[in-house]
Amino acid sequence: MIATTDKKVERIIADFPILARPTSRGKRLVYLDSAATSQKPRSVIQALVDYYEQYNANIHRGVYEIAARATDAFEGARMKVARFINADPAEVIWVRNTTEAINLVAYSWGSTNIKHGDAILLSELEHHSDLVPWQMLAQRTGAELRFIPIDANGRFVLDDLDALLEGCKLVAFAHVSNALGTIAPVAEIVERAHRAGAVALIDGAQGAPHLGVDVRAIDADFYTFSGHKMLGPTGIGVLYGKRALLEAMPPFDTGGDMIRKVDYAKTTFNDLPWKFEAGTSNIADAIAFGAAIDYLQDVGMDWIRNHEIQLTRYALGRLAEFEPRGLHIYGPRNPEEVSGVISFNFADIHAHDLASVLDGEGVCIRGGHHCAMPLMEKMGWPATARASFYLYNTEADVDALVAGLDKAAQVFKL
Ligand code: 7TS
Repeated sequence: MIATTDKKVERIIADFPILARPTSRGKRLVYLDSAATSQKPRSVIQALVDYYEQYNANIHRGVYEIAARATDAFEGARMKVARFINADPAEVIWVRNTTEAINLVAYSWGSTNIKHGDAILLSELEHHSDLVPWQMLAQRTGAELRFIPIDANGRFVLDDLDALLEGCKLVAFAHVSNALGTIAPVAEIVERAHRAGAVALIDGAQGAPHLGVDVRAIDADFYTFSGHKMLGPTGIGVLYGKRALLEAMPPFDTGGDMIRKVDYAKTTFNDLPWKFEAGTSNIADAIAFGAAIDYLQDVGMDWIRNHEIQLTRYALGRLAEFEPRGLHIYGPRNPEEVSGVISFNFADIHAHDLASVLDGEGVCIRGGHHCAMPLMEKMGWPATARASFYLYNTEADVDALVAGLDKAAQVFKL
């Protein structure tokens, strides 16, 4: 990497207090699990503190100064998200996370649009959050679930897509796979889905943090993501939906804040986006998510993408050194085709054991099924070890991972 880039990464690392704290064994914290949740920069943490210390009040109701300030900050964060994904703020619904966003669509849109005999098309690599809600909807309605195949290298196979789309009302798939890093051919799937008359939901939990997204450019009908995977707090996420679709959908939760007028017999619902935001919202975390968006935009999504490609290329090269000793890398091997995730197994060491040895070295990776059990089963992998990168990772982190693998090879006598 060139020197100016190194300086930029150094400045980024300095913004993340947790990265300066050694582990209890006195090791440098090498955080390679951002696909599970990202670390948070000081500005995001400070946004939480500022809200609670300076203007904690409920929103959309108080006329006093701090209530107005809280409302402005909350709605301002929505505007930041809307600009980030190129949507209208009315199309940005605050939810807890990607999981809740998908459930909202499966219940609200699904209950009015899916009936017996309709098909719902997913892919074989979906996270359980983009599978179980559709299974439940299929059970409730008698709809049929179909799957876009994934090949042995983790790529989408679109040869039979048109046949799969016949009679299909909805296609839902991950922008980026959390298990393999595969970047889906979004534009092609959405285009063909629309031609077949289906609505497209894109699970952007791993896409929005790394690639950014322009929901209009990809013509997504729904796009879902979680704040905590993109420098924001836990407990806040977004459902983007096209206005016409959201307007036609019944509310998911009901109660306060989502109403216009209530009498004992009936209720008129609020306008978008509030129609879907019943009860007191997660005010602090939404505001801090806005700070996370500011941070990502200051760094630049293009810079982040380029940084991750370079790191992935470096990591794939270093991991390849272990292939003669039984290391297997899963998913596409081209850094341009994946986003910040490398899944692998090392000889017959279980991924959990590998993660434990690496933990002793201060290296955080995830071992397991990555909430994609059907994919693991199809591929015949009991589990994989997964290293995932973000803007604060460096080649030194990859070197620490490699040193940890050497250590594991000693411990397990490979
Ligand atoms: N979809 C994808 C593609 C994901 O990676 C995840 C979380 C979700 C949906 C659910 O997101 P949530 O914020 O609602 O939980 N993925 C992971 C992971 O890979 N390790 O921990 C969580």
